[in-house]
Amino acid sequence: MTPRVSPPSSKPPHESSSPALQQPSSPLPEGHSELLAGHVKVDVAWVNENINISAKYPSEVGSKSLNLRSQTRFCFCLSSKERCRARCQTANLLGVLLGRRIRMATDNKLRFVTSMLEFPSGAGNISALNAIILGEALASEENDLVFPSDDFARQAHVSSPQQYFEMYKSLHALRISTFAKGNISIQWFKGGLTNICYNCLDRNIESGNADKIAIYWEGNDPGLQDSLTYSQLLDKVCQLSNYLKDVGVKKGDAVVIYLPMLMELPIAMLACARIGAVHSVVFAGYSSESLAQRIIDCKPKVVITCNAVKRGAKVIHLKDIVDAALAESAKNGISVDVCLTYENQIALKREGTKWKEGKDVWWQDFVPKYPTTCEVEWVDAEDPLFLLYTSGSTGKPKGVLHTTGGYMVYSATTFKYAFDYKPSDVYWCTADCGWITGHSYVTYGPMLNGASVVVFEGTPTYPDAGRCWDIVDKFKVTIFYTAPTLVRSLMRESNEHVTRYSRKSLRVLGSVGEPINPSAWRWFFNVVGDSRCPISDTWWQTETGGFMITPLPGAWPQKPGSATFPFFGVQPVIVDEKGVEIEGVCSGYLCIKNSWPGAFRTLYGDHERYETTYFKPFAGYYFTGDGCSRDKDGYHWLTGRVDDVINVSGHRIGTAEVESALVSHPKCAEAAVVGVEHEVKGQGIYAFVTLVEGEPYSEELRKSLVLTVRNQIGAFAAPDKIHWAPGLPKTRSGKIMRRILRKIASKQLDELGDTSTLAEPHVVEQLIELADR
Ligand code: 6R9
Repeated sequence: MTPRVSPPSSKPPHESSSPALQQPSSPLPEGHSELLAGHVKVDVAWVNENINISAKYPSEVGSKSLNLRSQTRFCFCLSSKERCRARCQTANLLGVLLGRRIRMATDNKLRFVTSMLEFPSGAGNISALNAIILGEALASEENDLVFPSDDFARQAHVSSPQQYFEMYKSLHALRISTFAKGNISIQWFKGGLTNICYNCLDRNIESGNADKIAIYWEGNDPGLQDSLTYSQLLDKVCQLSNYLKDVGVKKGDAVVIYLPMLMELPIAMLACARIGAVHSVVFAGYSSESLAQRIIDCKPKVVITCNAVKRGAKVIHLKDIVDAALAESAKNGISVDVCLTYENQIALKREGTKWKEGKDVWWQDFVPKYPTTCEVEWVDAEDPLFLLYTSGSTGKPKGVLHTTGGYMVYSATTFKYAFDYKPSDVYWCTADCGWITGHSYVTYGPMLNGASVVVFEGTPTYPDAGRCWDIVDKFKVTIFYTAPTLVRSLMRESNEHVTRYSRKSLRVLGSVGEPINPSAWRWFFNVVGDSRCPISDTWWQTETGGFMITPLPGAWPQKPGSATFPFFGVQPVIVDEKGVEIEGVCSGYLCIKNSWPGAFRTLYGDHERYETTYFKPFAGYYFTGDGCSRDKDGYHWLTGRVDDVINVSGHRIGTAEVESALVSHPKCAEAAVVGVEHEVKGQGIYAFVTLVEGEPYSEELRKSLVLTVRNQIGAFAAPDKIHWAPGLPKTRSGKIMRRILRKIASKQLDELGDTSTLAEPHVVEQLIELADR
């Protein structure tokens, strides 16, 4: 399925995006005291358009702006009930809540269930008898409904669907922009001054958490560990900030970070943020070509890396990869002044590292000599915070740009609610900071909330499949957030790897990156979480900055495999091929109506591509690229990408990127890449390749093609299968029929459909014959 590109709209361009700031005319509704300023200690604000920010908070920069720096609190401002125009989609889906009874209104049918507080305790399956009070069951799959226990719900920030609904209804994200056709320009609190590093560190220290552990670090080898308190972390961040300033990095300059999961990675991100520099973290599994491409695009002043890293039993020489990337960038006219290199002694001593005097600098020789205090650079809420490249449907990666204020508020708020975060939690997210999950939910979201975060350098199956639970027990991890691919790979091993550890500290589990299949969900819930920990299956994207559709673990009865309902302020809609919203039970393209604070603001250097990719396919909406269905209870079920992007182990890889790597091989004439179902990785990469005339296909050539992709993109993008294709199925106009290739790849040969319109119909049979070569 490819979304239709809609014809030009006749709608006028959207109105000015500056927030309307007026005095609220009615008091905030009761029952939200927890959300009101003064009770939630993060010093940023997410406001309703009816609330006068400047009246509530003194401003240093003019009456229309908010000086976030001077605040000590986080404020959710809620509109009054009267003002709530109930424009949320979920109102229909969730129905009206009556006391402790929920009246579900779906498809004009009223169905009643008691609120979850009246259900028996325990998070096990609820029997049909209990679920049905009047009319039909809440869900046809009522046996699959999994409720949070009474104890969990009672202590949760949001403890019932009723409370969720009230909060959703009353909280309107500031209508900073509709996505009407025309220039898309999203702004949130422009003119407000803040700094995310200040909010992550200084503010937590000022509020008495100086000695709280910020990072527990676990190395690749068991037994290797370290930690930093908030004040120690601030010291290290300041030293690096001072160093960066000293070598000429200024506000707005880009810094590329190519580091594994050492503590130096979040330190480097925070140090950039402190001085207003824009970080671009490149996952340290990317090849030198991919790194060079990113360096050439954002032209950093400095590249920060380390000499080598151990992954499992292997040593990877990262500095060599950086050297090759810098040489390639120089050829393209982009030269980088400084390559700051952390000596990761465990993997490689400095003597074994190739060195270029002048450009190369050992972190340990310089950074610790700088002062441990560094003035914060106050930046505009709309100043860029970071760039993160992600795959799209062309060969060129997209530089997703996030700005400071909205992203900060959004990552902090979503973290708190979706994981039901409490100050006593120890939180571990297994993602690497090279991906968005590591930005929003290893570094910024947790630290804005003053959390203790586990940072793990190694791989979860080294030395054996019990490593995660060993770490959970060691640090008494309470919130564990990971990807379905890891869950599936651990599920294949004996449960004994899990059960030999206590895991009793765990209270919330999380999943991200791709749809989690119900059987993996159940294993995660029953075996890892001992049927006691709710799972937050968080749907979101690099572009969204934070969770968009996610369970709130104390509020929602869960359905294994469903990401449930939208986060506060998010308006998901499902549209058909023509871009028309579909109500009720349906399947279609997932879009978002109106902006939210964490939305990306542009694609770096290519605003036109931003508008074309995301806002043109369905006029008036942000198009996510995902398919989604909604069931009769309003639960959302993500069904995967509908564009040319493959999701391998939760990593987005454009088919075009892999194709262009393959055709760069001197013996490859043409390539067509499709995704196929993969038991562990979710999707695997299946490549059809046509060789240059006269070249024979051989095992050696197969290996060299795979190696080409590994070298050009990275090991994680290596094709699982190379299918020799003397010819490819094409339409008469020369378009490759991927639909047919997908069927051949997944061996659904009886579903090939009509192949008679192909330019050369016989190639299909030929391909089927060659499938096992
Ligand atoms: C955070 C992240 C985004 C794509 C997204 C979708 C898939 C992520 C998901 C999920 C189903 C979930 N995705 N979380 N699909 N359920 N809980 O992964 O960002 O790397 O940009 O990927 O991942 O297809 O469109 P990113």
